[in-house]
Amino acid sequence: MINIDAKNHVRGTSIYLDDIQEIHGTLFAQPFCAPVAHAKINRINLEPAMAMEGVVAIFTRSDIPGANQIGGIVPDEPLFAEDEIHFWGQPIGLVVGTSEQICRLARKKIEIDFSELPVVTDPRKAARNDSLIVPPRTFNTGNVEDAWEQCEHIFSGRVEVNGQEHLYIEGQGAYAWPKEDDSIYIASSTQGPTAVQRTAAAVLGLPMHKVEVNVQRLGGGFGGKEDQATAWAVMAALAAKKLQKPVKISLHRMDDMMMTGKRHPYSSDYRIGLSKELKILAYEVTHYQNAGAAADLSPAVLERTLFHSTNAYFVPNVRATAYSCRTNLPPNTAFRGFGGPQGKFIIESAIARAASALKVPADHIQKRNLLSEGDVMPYGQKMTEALAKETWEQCAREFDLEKIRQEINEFNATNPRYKKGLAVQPICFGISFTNTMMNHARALVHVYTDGSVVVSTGAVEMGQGVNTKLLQVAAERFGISSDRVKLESTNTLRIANTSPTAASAGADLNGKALEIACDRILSRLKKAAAEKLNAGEIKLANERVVADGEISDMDWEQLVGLAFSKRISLSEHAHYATPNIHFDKKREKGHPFAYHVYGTAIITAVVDCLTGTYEIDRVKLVHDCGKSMNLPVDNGQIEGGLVQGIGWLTLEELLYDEKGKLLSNALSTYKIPDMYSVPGEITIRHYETEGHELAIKKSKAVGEPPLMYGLGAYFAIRNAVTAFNPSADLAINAPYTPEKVLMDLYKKGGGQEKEAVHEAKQTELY
Ligand code: MTE
Ligand code: LUZ
Ligand code: MOS
Repeated sequence: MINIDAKNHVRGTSIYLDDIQEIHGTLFAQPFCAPVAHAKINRINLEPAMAMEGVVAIFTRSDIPGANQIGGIVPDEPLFAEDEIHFWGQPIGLVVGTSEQICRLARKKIEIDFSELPVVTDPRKAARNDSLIVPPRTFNTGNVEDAWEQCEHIFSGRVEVNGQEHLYIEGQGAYAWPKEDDSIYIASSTQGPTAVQRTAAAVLGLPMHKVEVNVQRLGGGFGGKEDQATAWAVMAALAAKKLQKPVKISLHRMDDMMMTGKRHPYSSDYRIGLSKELKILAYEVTHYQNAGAAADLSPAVLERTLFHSTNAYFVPNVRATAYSCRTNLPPNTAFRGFGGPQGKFIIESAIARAASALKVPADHIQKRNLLSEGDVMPYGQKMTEALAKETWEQCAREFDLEKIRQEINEFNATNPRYKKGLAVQPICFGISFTNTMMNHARALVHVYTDGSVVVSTGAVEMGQGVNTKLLQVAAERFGISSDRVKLESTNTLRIANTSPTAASAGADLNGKALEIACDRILSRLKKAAAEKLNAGEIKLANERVVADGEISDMDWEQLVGLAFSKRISLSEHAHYATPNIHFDKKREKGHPFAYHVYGTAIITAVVDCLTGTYEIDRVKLVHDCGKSMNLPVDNGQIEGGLVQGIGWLTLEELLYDEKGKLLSNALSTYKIPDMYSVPGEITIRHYETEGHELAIKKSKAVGEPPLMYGLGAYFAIRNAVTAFNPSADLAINAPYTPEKVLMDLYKKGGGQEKEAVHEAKQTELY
């Protein structure tokens, strides 16, 4: 089944926030924000801005009727700055006017008198100052201390991995209007409608039942709207309530980039110990997470970093510690993979370093340490279905890894200017919110008397295709054509107390709730049919009632009409909570994930050793979708995730200056993958399996895991650099931008730089 949004998307008839028909009298609003990263506010003069024609109101913290607080996990984030500014771009207030342009002009006239305070952007420095968001956490298994003695090789080092801008195509925004009885309606571009509802209610001093949040769809979220769509929605609601007018906020791209948090940069120290046979016996890692100025989702992201610190490997002795460090950057937040990619990148770096020192291909080490069934992870979960080896083997066999290796070696032996590199990237990603409490969902189904069906769930469509999958579930359950089913917007009045659509679990959680709702209606319908047709067993297929194996005269519409005439309910609301999961934070042990997703990618890169530029040549991968319920949708997720991961580790360079100002603040200075930088070839194969019971229709979650194939791009480039400059000790500092690659190509310690330059220049003449 094709993505149900495809037609509207290509015709431009999909409704995003900015496509909502504006109500007459709508006002526009723009936040004004901190022009420094850390300061005490002495005085704010709003008068010159207020005096401008078209400016209707300017709100600051003193205008908030309820609590000036939007922190989700830790209450440490004001909606509007209090006496202190904590990051560059922190909202101080909101200008409301008759047009967006007027608000932009007006906010320039606001005078903020402040005294600057010292700015910290380095997480290690924050940790030294004891400036932590939450106490550090440690996952422990075996005994690393004792294990070092058994190791033949021990390597240690530091890895820097930078953050990533979400760059959803639809920027942050919201549109709110007042309703009767002090109630408020908020149209929001959020992954978490309930978070918006809860926070708006608290800020406005209203009970939650007076706040209706509606989400039609998102033009991308990628985690950037799991928590950080809330502020703008709450601001719009505040202005709408105060002024009793519709108010719309739509952030300019540069404001969005400056004001919102991103993927967390990490700085990590590792120590890895291997046996003579290259078995990883011990791994110790300390992560310094750059959380930014407020908690946001950082503690949860930190937790997932710990869960994924050993990626797809079994390591018997592990100590992984993580610090969430408070700095003067915008609060960093969820981003596809949610701390998992960083955890994995560090161990892959440790393996790469060990491989360089031992002069073996990294995949020799990787392969020897893949997880097997029955292995227990450092967090206590026993792996019942470990497909790390299986996907690796299928990938190596189908794509002939050894042949690729040989081709690359031959290419490198005869090519002085261009060098190729190869990396193999296995992944293993846990599916479920790591916070067990969040793993539940609800669905509401109405069958109308004409046989059409409407479905509401807590899932938010953000381009990942969850609505298409949910529609498939309902149509299949009822045995009817998919044209009969309509997926409704995500609305807090229809579905309450939702978890955000995140953790790749949107389709699983909401789909399972939907199955339950459909099944309940179905069993009532079947009972009515059985009575009418005097039959034992009733089934529904192809819009027809099948009675005791015989296709009857009764079709879906007649069945629905029959049930209605007998006063049988054609509606159902159902709840689903993932079974079997638990986690004990005191012991840091448990069974947090419903299941894991596996896969292996082979990535090759070619580096121009004269310029440092590179291409990701080919990516060939074997992915575990379980039993995919929609291959085109899943393949779209695999390609998109892969390319987003490659972008993070290669081109996308987030830069703040020492005063905490974002320098990479537009698409001209922040380079994301384009038509020219995506891999020349992406080949996707699926690991054939029966799938997993806890996955919707046995089709495993696919949203986040493929991003982590992108890690291999870094190491493929690194291996190409090593082929050119074999004896240099290369630091690991992602992203591996062409500038950094160029420096590494000619890094001293190679003892051959002059020759290399010489050769390269000669080659160019040909
Ligand atoms: N795909 C598209 N096109 N747009 C997105 O914003 N978000 C990703 C992933 N794929 C995203 C996407 C993230 S971060 C998650 S958690 C999942 O989709 C969420 O959806 P799911 O739970 O339905 O997989
Ligand atoms: N969000 C969250 C997530 O709150 N908990 C998680 O475990 C998670 N995992 C991935 C992405 N978002
Ligand atoms: Mo995705 S980071 O769980 O929104």
